[in-house]
Amino acid sequence: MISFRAMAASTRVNSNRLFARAKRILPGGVDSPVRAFSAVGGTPPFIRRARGARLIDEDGRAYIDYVMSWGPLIHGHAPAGLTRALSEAAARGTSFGAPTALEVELGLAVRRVMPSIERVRFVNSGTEATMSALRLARAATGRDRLIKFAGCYHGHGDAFLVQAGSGATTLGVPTSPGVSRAVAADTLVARYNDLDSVDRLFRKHRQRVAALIVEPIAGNMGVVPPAAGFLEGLRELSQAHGAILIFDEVISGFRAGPGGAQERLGVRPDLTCLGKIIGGGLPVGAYGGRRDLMELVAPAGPVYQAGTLSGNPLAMTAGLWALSQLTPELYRKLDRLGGRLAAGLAEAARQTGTDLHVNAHGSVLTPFFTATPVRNYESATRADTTAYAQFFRGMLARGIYPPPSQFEGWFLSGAHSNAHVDAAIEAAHATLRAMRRRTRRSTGPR
Ligand code: KE4
Repeated sequence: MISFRAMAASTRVNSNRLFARAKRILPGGVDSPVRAFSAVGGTPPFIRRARGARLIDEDGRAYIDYVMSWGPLIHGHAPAGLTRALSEAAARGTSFGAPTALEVELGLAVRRVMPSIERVRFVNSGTEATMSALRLARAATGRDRLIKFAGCYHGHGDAFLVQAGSGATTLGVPTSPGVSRAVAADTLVARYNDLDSVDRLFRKHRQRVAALIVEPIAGNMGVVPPAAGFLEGLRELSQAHGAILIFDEVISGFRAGPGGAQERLGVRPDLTCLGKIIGGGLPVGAYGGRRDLMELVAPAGPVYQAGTLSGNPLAMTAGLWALSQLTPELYRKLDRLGGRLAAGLAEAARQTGTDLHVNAHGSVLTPFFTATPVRNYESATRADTTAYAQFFRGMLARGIYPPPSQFEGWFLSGAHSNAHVDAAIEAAHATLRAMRRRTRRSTGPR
């Protein structure tokens, strides 16, 4: 009987050819490491087009998408209203390098749902947002040190590539070569959901900590929600030690609710970093927060930060459209679908005797191949990544496209339906059963 892996390889001729061609110009054949499938094996499907919840690859194979471009596509792929707005905007010009009304309107839209953001600056990625927020916090406090959490990922800025999650963990380089010792020395690492680890760092480094940055709902070690009181504790400790509290809401912003984690969980940061959904699928990042801090940013103040395509009119158009569609009905649907998928994956594991721990928060979740609860980076990295890779390949062969890494979130959108979720659950049952059979064959009769 042909294996799924062999079958998949045989029917992915164009992607195989394109991947070989891509490697002759792009490092690893991709423009972002996790896309290369190095953690799960096989050739990544090269995507030709997408609509709603579905991707179509260059070999004509269709997949139900649970990556959704790593979170931005909360309304699904190519919604008609968005593509219409973008084509009209493009006809008016793609970039001016000058102020536009669009960026003003998007800034005001952000403040309406996240009132902690009294002033905002648009940039082109989450990485730019966190790099700029850290520079601002250091300028405002005159201090150098940063506290982050093991397993959290804040983009590829040097200061953050210390015990970082997401692709850095996936590829086994949580602390990247090329980050200078001097920069790494200013980055202090605490344990997520462990306030004592934060208190110890503040006491040891006293008045030298400029900022504490946290994913209020962690997504880059896989999904790990904050324990009760954790975020409130970070707010108190930052206040007590004169440090700037930065919420990295690149994933949770507009995902956890219209006002992100800070609204849903009721903790007000000093600065917030945004990305993904705020660009509706186009490259947009943003940082913002307290007026007294943001007025330090050039040209209002001395903290320099700039960008050729910041506030790009097409990206602003996409962001305005995406935020205009964030209705209460959408979040009720997303929460329901997320709960359905999480429960379905857990049931499939129970019925097949698979060690699986599903962490979920609304419409983003991670099935961890481990029997123990996942509350932080240590417990997340105890998950069986070989089992996840086998699971991933079986799901992909059955037309489901999960993230190609154990340490990422599965994302739902308004374009997903019960039928899409039930198809993923059915594929999970079949995949876990096949994995079980293979395990029994390889270990033989007891
Ligand atoms: P970007 O520079 O990739 O736009 O954003 C960096 C970033 C910052 N903060 C958080 C919480 C993030 O999750 C990210 C980027 N997320 C990853 C996936 N977890 C992007 C996918 C990739 O690296 O290809």
